[in-house]
Amino acid sequence: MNERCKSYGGYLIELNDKDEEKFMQDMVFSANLLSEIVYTGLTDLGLEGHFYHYHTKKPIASDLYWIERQPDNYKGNEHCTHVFIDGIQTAGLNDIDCHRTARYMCELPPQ
Ligand SMILES: [Ca+2]
Ligand SMILES: [Ca+2]
Repeated sequence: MNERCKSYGGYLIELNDKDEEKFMQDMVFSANLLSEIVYTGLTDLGLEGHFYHYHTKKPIASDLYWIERQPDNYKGNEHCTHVFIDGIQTAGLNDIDCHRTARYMCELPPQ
């Protein structure tokens, strides 16, 4: 995923704060992708439970919102994240396995 983003001059999206998380949720919503998985650049590959941004390695911002009971590292195999929206009101991050055939969002550096 990140390699594909690099080919566009970017990287997997980094949710630096709650506003950016909301921005991504709105993009997913307006693109009508509620039923699809859209990966973010947050991962805990390397150290279970310690989420960081794949590109800059910065740790996850404290104000990002996880949906209820997440991250749960289901089956010990969830080290990537996506935006979960239930279509009504609940939206937040969920950890998920890294090997889905799914969408992902890239971010370009400021010009
Ligand atoms: Ca994990
Ligand atoms: Ca999960």
